[in-house]
Amino acid sequence: MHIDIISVVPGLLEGPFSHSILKRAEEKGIATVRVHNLRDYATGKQKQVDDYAFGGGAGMVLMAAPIAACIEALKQERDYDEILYMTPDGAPFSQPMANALSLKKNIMILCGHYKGVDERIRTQYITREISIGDYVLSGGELAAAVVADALIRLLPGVLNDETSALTDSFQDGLLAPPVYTRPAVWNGEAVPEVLLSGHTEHIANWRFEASVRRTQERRPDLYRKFEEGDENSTR
Ligand code: 6GU
Repeated sequence: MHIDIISVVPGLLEGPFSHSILKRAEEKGIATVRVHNLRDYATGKQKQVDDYAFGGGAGMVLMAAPIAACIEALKQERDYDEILYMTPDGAPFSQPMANALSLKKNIMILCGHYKGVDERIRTQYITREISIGDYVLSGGELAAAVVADALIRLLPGVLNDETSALTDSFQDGLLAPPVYTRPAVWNGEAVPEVLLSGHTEHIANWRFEASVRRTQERRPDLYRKFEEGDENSTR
């Protein structure tokens, strides 16, 4: 998988991809991420990328021309399966969406900033608009990092058995069960007996029941979907 991210604050994306699992994915050649500075595609002495909104009101809008120039330049290099736009008014990001996007080869991600991008970029170039939740971030960069992380960790060879994505929360429509490591008793609190039993089937049953309980308590919305046997469920 190759991911190109377009941003007016590329520095915000320097950190996430040079550590831990994402770094390993890049070193193994499984996923490459490149960040592009929108300002490099601006014309004129000022290298202007934003302007006042027609109709007035506070806040700047990212101009269509530099974004189109950047997208067209990247399109010369490869064919894109998706051009995503990160925006709080996009479709809510979810594990099923991550699963689907992780099957794509080349993905471009445009990060919004200020009041967003000229609507004509959205109508003419964007294949999918994504929000990572009902709160507002100062730009799409951190959201783009969230999406890229969620996709890359699903690619074959990125995670090992110990970090397997198969047992993640949401992957079966339920929250993950509690986990424990040594010591068996800590600060007066013991690990559930069954986890020390070595009985694989009992342990699997306990984990399933704990997942169900946790989901009922914390995410009744998810639990209702699980009960309905939602089409997103793999169970
Ligand atoms: Cl994708 N962008 C911004 N700026 N804020 C957000 C978001 C995206 N998702 C949730 N809040």
